Amino acid sequence: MSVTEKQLQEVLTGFEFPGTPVLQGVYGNGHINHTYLLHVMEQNGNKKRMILQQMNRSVFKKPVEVMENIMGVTSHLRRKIVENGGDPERETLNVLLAKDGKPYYVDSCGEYWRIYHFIEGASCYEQVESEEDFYQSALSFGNFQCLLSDYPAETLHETIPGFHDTKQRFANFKRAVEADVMGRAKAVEREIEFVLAREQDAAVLGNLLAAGELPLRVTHNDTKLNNIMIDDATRQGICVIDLDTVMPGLSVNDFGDSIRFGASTAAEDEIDLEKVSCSMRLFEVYNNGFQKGCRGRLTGTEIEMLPMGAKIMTYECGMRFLMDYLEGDHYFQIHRKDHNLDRARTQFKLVADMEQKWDTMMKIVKNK
Ligand code: ADP
Ligand code: GN1
Ligand code: MG
Repeated sequence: MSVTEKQLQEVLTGFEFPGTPVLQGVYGNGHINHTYLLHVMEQNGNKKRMILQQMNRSVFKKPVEVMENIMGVTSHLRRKIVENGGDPERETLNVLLAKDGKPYYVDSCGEYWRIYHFIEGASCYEQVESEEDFYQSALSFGNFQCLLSDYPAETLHETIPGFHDTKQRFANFKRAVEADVMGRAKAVEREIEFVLAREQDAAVLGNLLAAGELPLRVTHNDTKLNNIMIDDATRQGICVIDLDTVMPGLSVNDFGDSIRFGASTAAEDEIDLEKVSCSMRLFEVYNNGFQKGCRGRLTGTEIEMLPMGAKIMTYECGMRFLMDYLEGDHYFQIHRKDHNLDRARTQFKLVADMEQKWDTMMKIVKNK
């Protein structure tokens, strides 16, 4: 997905800017889309920042549907935020329309581009710096689910089919191991074994959903810490971003993905596995914030399954990283050799650690 300067300049001609756009370069640490920072110079001399993104078309096969979801969800959120006396310019994503009125621009190579207004005075974090920030992110993700609880779920497109269907992902993983297109399987037998040994876990949440014991809700599905902006002044979670995967899903998965990333004592791609563990203190902090943010809407089974959500999201993510490694690193952006393998290893270390700490996690979620 390499992009030329000429292509970028063409893209800028596609949007209606309130001034002259000047490209600043690549931005952020997302693994999926290509993100750039723009400065827009207004006539009065003010500078406005914007986020330009090339949507990843091999991940999102139907970018128009992704943007339909985003426009629907953000206008719903905007209405609720206004009703609650909040600031809709900062508390939800705002899309800059293209000259033809569409929320995206298709360039002459067929690539899809979108622009968001920059959320100023707030930051994204790659790792938890204070317990309070993590608590605030939990409140925000819980609240996000609450705000969308009356969203007409049937109008949402499934932007990635089976995104958190862990059982299906397990079947895909096994096929990737058998095909071994890069000849990498031999060197990672231990990691492959780790995944295969937990086949039964892969089906647990899907079975509960099928049995009607877990409700389907409108969820975010990618709740890692760097998908939330924390206000620099108030330190409150101000805006949930990265709405590409908002779809019907399980609230325990939203909880779990946040734990996977934020309650780890090390970075997602840490090489020294000694440093990687699941902090029970951070698990507790996040649990308190999330349950509060959900305002009593979680059912007894959902609460009981929160630790399972944490384990399964971590296991699934590790399996996805390892599968991408086996298939030649075409899904997640990598920045060094064996990057996906390093990421997979941290996830498996976390899963093993959670299995050790299972009783503690169960006690924490039930005590709240
Ligand atoms: P990806 O799907 O690749 O993770 P994101 O939509 O999460 O892409 O964007 C990548 C990063 O860009 C975010 O982690 C955040 O740092 C930054 N970002 C995205 N949207 C905004 C915004 N509206 N305002 C400020 N920063 C943003
Ligand atoms: C991707 O887009 P980003 O970087 O926020 C991925 C998530 C993974 C995560 C692992 C659409 O999230 O599912 O959990 O990487 N997003 C997609 O860090 O696949
Ligand atoms: Mg992101």
